[in-house]
Amino acid sequence: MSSQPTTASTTRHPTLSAAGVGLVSAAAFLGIAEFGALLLGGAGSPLVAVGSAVIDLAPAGAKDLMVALFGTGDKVALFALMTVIVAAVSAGAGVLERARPPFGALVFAAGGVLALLAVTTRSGSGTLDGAPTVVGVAAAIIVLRLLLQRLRRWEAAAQVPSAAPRPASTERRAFLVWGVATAAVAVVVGGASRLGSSAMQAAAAARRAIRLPAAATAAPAVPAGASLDVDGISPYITPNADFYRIDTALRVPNVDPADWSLRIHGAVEREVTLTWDELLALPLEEHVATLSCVSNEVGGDLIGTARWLGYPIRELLARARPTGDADMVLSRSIDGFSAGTPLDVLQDDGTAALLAVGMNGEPLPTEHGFPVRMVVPGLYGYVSATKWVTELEVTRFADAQGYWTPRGWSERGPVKLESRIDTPRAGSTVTAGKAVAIAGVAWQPHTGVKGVQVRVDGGDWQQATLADSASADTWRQWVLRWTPDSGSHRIEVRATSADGEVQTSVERPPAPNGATGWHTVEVSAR
Ligand SMILES: Nc1nc2c(c(=O)[nH]1)N[C@H]1C(S)=C(S)[C@@H](COP(=O)(O)O)O[C@H]1N2
Ligand SMILES: [Mo]
Repeated sequence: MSSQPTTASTTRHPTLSAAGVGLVSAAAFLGIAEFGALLLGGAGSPLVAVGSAVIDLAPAGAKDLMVALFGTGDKVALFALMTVIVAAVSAGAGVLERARPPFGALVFAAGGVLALLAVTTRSGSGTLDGAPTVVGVAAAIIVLRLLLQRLRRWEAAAQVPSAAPRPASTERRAFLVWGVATAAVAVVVGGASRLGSSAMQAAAAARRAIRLPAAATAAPAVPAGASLDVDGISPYITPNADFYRIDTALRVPNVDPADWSLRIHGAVEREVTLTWDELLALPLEEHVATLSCVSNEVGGDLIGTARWLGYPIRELLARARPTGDADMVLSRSIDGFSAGTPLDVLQDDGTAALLAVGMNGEPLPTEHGFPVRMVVPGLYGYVSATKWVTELEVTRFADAQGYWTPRGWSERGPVKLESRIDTPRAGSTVTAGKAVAIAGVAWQPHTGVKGVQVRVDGGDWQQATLADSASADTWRQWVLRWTPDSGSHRIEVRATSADGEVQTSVERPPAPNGATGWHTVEVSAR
């Protein structure tokens, strides 16, 4: 079929091909723009913005007509109509660009300006929301020009075969391959991105619409004395926006609570399934607890305290009735993460292990596990705090492992006794001869802290003043007033647990089960 083209095909086929190039360019625009919108968390989609703008701007009569004609399919019909229009204009732009460059490119640019208007005037649009459209139009124009260049080479080779470096059949194949490949990539990337963005926005909208029930058992009020009035100290309750985030998720899972359920299975007498509505209908408890990461270095900030709202996991386990020699619950997240938590900890009456839905008075933030996560006071997050949790398998440590265990971390992860100096910061300068507050936090969730001591330049340990706490499950603030002499100084801190354990000076790295050692800061006084 690579015989010489007829005169007809050199005039007709290039026009059709140029129209095809216009379509592929439009696909490139949508593919890139939708991908950009996905990176922005589902915002800034020109497709959605233009569609909404058309709906908003359409005269009432037109709307009624659409509804009358298509009923509840009116939106689908609108998108179909828009697709036909955009396709026709793009095809025309391709033909125009071939005949009279750069007018086809200008048509795309003009379309881009309209889309940009739609995107940036949408209510609630952010400053970056125009970026996907701008980058998308640039991509469309590049694709338009490159493919038309290929088309021209094919045409030239077909018209004067003797002058062409490559035969017309080769040029034609190159043109088709590039065109089809570009279109395929654009459609796949754009389609997947659109799906991803809608999922993200559906989950975000679901989260916004949620009104969590009040706790049946409220957490005891946080005593006023839990917060010391010291500049630079970590607040007793960590605001959600400042709460550390650790997970293996490249992209935060978007779970619509309507689709969420938890399955408790494995070594149980009775399998239990719980839906979101069922969970919210249960008498929820509120509990203030400190969560920390095993990867936290001495002095590090992978730790925070929140008021969690949830249902005790022990009650759910009681419904399922674990059997035989089960000693572990492997919780699994929708994204494949898993944690192995000792069964007895989860069953213990005195441990507020929660299936949590709320964090500091709002639904869990998406990145902290929305709609449901686990929180177990006293255990590092990697063995207990599964976010986006969907499954609890009752099993045995001998038979199953959490995500991090085969990766070099211990199968058990009780939180170690630690303390941190928040202020003064390492390397800072303080005023000599003037009292300064040395202050920070100390923790061993579930055990509690009963004392903190500070020493300066290797001198005697001095008792710091301890703040109150809501319970043994949280950290405690502490402070010691100190009047420095001029010069450089070394400040060290150590805590004593409610059990009487004194924090070890032995320095261990985070792996395999938590760092130890005294937090030490050097400051200079002038
Ligand atoms: N699904 C999922 N849950 C997870 C993790 C994860 O990687 N994936 N990381 C765990 C670890 S190691 C910690 S320290 C805590 C951190 O919770 P945060 O991000 O809400 O602070 O989540 C735990 N839950
Ligand atoms: Mo962690």
